[in-house]
Amino acid sequence: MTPPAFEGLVPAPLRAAPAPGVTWTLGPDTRIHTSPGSAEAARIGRYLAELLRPATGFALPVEESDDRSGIALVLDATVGAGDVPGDGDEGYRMEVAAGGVVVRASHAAGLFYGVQSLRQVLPAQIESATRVDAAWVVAGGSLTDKPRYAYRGLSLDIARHFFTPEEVKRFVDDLARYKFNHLHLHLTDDQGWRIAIDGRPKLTGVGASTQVGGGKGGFWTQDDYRVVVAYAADRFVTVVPEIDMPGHTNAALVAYPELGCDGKTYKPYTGTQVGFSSLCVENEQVYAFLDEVVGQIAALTPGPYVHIGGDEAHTLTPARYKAFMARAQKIVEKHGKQVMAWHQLAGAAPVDGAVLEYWNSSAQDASEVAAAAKAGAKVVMAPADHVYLDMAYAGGEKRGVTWAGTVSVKQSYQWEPSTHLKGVPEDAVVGVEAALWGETIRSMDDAEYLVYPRLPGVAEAAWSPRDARDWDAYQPRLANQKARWDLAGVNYARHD
Ligand code: TNX
Repeated sequence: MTPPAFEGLVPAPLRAAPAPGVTWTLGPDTRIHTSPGSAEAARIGRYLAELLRPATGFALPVEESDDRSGIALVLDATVGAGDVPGDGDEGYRMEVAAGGVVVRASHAAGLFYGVQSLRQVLPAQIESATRVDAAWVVAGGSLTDKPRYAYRGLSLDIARHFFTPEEVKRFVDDLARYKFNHLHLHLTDDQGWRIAIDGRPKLTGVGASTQVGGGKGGFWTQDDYRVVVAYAADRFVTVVPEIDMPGHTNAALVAYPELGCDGKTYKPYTGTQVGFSSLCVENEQVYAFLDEVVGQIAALTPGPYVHIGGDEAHTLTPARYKAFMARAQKIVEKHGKQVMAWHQLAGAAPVDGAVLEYWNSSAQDASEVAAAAKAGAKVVMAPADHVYLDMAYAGGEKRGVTWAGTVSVKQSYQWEPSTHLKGVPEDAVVGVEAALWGETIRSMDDAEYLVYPRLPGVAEAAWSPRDARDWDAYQPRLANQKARWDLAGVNYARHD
């Protein structure tokens, strides 16, 4: 059997140079060598060994050593100084020769991405959780790789239907596989508040007691959140927490009705409408509340961003929305974080350094976003008609929603982040994010069905050089991934 080639990688690498006729075989005596003195390289070595042991049954000892036989993970400050300028923190090189595999990177993240590539150039059976009797042959050659965009994300909604920390960790593993580096967690919405806030017990009492369709809901303790943040950080994934405001706040209002305007009471909501709730803009208690919430979330989050939503505040006039967002942004800055928000913030004076997440379809709101980007805002592209993975597929079962139309596998692949929104300067686009909204997602099975096979295409939009992205060339590479999902027990849609 021919071993999988470097050119088959997903996401496509910057450059691959096969060495015809050369192969290396992973065997029972293979050792993993990591740069002496680097705890990070050693940790990545152990991670690699744990990936490779179940299917191979080999011992794969990991040791700090300059030995270059077997598998070597080498921290090398000169990688990036050579013919690939600006490798940044995430680039790597990989050489496969008859004597072994050497991955070199200037930073640990690059070694980690090299490990993900090595995983994909091993035969698909490497994904098996139980021992397989296979020839673990790797094709020879060299690879020079680095990401196109600094921000490569997936947004998960644990508010509409609750998902446990263990389930979310499984998504983190998926992100790592495809070289994503951000996990955006939509923690609060009308149907549920999912994160504990000290001093505000009702948020996770009545505020977390239900979900879409009326199930029992749930919430994460702050320790749960810390565990997911640490698990993600070990895989070079930064968590971006979202507390949606001023709209999408019915659950908070059920818990603390004094955050509303008019002494109203609120009922738990289990439907799927959007845009009907809002914190009260003129109510000082709201800002004291947000100071507590954002302060605690910021303290729990090592990453630079706190996402404050800002979408679909349909009950507010533009002036009230702007007044609210001005104060909300200041609270984020006070707690030492950078503002991230849905692109509606574009029309409401984003602060310096704000990152706008563009989510609409058909380039709606492009001119506002373009004006904000020209004034210095950065943009993460998440156009609903391409990368909202809760949209139903074009063919097959009707799981998911269709407000932005259906999204075929091809449509999720074939779009260009740098030119998608007219008038947004190319260098304002800092990345790409897929989103899985939770209204119709009742189980991991539903979630994986909608995520796969569309997620790897989003990974290519985020990682691969523009000229490497070609639908016809992508299809066989994507097909190769399916054998891996079958072995790893991942559910995926069998149609377009
Ligand atoms: C729009 S995207 C929303 C969400 C929904 C989603 C469903 C965005 C910022 N708002 O509240 O869950 O559509 O696809």
